Amino acid sequence: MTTFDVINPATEEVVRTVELTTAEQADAAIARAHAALPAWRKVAPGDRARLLRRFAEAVDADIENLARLEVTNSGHTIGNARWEAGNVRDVLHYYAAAPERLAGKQIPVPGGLDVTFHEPLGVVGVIVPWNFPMPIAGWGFAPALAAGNTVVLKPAELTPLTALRLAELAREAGIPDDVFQVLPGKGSVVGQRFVGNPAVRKVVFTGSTEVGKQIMAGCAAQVKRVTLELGGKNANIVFADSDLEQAAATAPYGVFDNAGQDCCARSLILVQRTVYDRFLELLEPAVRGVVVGDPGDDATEMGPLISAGHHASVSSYVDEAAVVFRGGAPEGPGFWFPPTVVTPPDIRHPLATEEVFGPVVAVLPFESEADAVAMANNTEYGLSGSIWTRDVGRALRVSRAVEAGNLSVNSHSSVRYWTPFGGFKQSGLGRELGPDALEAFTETKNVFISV
Ligand code: TAP
Repeated sequence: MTTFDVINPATEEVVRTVELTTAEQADAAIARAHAALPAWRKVAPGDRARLLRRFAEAVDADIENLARLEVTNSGHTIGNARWEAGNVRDVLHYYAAAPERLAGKQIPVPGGLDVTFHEPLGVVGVIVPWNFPMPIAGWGFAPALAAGNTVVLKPAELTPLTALRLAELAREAGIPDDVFQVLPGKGSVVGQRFVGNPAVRKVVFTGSTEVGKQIMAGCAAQVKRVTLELGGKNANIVFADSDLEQAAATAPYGVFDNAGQDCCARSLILVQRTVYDRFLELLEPAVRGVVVGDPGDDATEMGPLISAGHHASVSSYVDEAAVVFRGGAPEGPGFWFPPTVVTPPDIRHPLATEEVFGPVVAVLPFESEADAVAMANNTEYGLSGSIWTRDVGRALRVSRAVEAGNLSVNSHSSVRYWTPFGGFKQSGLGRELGPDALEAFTETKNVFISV
């Protein structure tokens, strides 16, 4: 039996030892999920909806426990972790409305009656990264189950605890065991079985662009459906006509939330040259004021990085000469990294184009609206971004010109479960959340009846 020690990133202590799923066990779980499909499909739409609502209620009753587990396993602040558990509940409630509303169409054709059906795909494999273990799991399993699929879910090796708890809550709510299974294990073992085993009809993958490309290539061999949510290098564009105080006060929360380990982190701040110096003056106290420390404390705003390896990766990006100012962070133990502001020499520098995935933000000046758009688009990613301006026309022009899937004006909000979420370019393929996700978990079938 192979096991994995789950580490608390704030203390470096072992929290729990988890048994890792082998390739054979993964294939057996996939076979059970496949065998469970006919019975799950036969559950009447209203009953499937009620099961999902019961699952949502079980999550709701367990929010504090789930949140504390995430604090210990992932180092998320308790405030964020409560929001994350609440998001799973909300997403389950949202998709619980779907089974009774997945209506097809009746299309006028000559010679008969033509109708469409939204059929489930079959077994769906969901592969989750370590940075948001709960919400990203829910965005996969909730619409997949609602649409009549069965689900096998692999949490990241580093962060399996909340996913394992969610599987218990699903069981308590009455979701049959084989309909939703959580398989902790390695991506190269369990994740690869999701890609390679033909009984899995779709893979939903969130993680790095590098691994996403391998998954897409692997799925291509079987024309397996795939949704990819990958990395991001997201610009926060601040125009001179914006509410500069508000833009500077909120900028740290647009990037340092979850210690910057967020694919939507606004880790490139572009500021119009005429207000650039003033913006940095306002940004400095905001960055120094970020409360970094014990993630279990309600007052804490930023916790540690996930692991020693990731700490080394973030550190490798930061050229000390480019640091203009930074906030504080505890000494070890724990994988602490202070909120850090850098000014790279130009927009081609890796700090301006690559996803650091830590609490490091690059700030650069721009001259005109066209410059700002060109700089924001100077990356292979296209996930998210913010635009700060009081000019509605400019807000719309820039929103349309920036090549990214999720933009916000005078805000850093990227995720609302009612609306589609996903990336342009190498940030991904397909959309999660909102009504769009349901389509991604069904096949459209057309039936013609000659009359
Ligand atoms: P990855 O290394 O890509 O891992 C993501 C998941 O894929 C993990 O569960 C991992 O398992 C598994 N995996 C690794 N290699 C695999 C393979 N060959 N076949 C199948 N599965 C495999 O990313 P990460 O380091 O966990 O997460 C950070 C990255 O995710 C960042 O780039 C970030 O931007 C991106 N991300 C994107 C989004 C969205 S929504 N676009 C959201 C969150 C994160 P192990 O546990 O064994 O590594």
